[in-house]
Amino acid sequence: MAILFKSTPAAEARWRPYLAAAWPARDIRYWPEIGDRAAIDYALVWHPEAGMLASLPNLKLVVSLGAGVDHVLRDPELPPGVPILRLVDPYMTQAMSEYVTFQVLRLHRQDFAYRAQQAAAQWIEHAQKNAAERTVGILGFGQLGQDAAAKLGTIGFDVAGWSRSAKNLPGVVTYAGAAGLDALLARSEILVSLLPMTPQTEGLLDASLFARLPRGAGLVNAGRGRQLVEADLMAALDSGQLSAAVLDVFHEEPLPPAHPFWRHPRIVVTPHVAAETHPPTAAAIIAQAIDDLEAGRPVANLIDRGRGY
Ligand code: NDP
Ligand code: OXD
Repeated sequence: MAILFKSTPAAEARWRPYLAAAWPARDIRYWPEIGDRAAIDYALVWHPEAGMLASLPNLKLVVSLGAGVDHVLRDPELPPGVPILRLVDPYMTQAMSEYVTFQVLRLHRQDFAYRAQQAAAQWIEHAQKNAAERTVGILGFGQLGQDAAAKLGTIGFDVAGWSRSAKNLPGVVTYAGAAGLDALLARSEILVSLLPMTPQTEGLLDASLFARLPRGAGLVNAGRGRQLVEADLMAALDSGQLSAAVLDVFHEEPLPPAHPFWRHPRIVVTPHVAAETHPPTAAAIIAQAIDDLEAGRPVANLIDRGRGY
């Protein structure tokens, strides 16, 4: 019985002590030192090479080392029938809510304008709303979206959420499905995307969506880069339909040095750090899932391959 770990060398260094503590008696193998593939029961992965998982004949569980599973599902040779676990970790959820709150406040408090004015030594006061007068819409109202909404609500923002299936949450305005999207967009002066990457969400953040937001809206994208049509964002910023954007995820990561987003005065770039996986807590969550699987108990947070998340 062995566990395979495959991520970046930097992540591996962070994970090693926590994996050793979680499974002191297990054979843990670090890619590419994979050994006998038939001995591997569990694969803990971030961006596995296509075909790698299919080469493990006795695999019982694939564990995504992140909340998103698009990096696993894109493998055309992904073995059918093997369950896939995604990370749901309160530590990460808190991190994402901190990021969203910080970036929403940045947009709400007109930080882009004041940074530019400081660079030009300009003392100009702009009218400022209170949070209760600012509407925020969250695309993707699952683990991360709902927690971010609750924390924004504590500050006083007027928050609504959008998901695939209808939600009934006390005190929160929610919209669902294609029919609910227009209404969510029409009321969102700040739009936050926390959607998983699926065929349905790819390219969703495009010119037609931006056109349905109030003029001058701000955007925060911490879902996945391929949900954003980059040229449409540039055009919407040029036209004033969007006032500013904060982006944590990109089509190509790391974002290439020559990419125009780096130097755009109304784009803030962060390097996919909104909610980093946290090995001390995540290792315990994964160990619990494996224990549950081995004991025949239901395993929480297995993904639905049909939905793609
Ligand atoms: P969840 O699965 O808990 O929530 C996903 C939400 O998106 C659900 O509300 C779901 O609807 C909704 N959704 C999915 N597809 C659609 C659709 N086609 N139309 C409308 N709503 C849709 O995921 P998490 O909240 O845990 O994570 C969300 C994503 O955040 C991850 O997949 C990942 O891409 C990203 N992420 C980014 C990080 C970063 O550092 N930048 C860190 C962690 C995650 P329903 O509720 O009906 O199922
Ligand atoms: C994740 C991520 O999916 O880091 O966890 O984006």
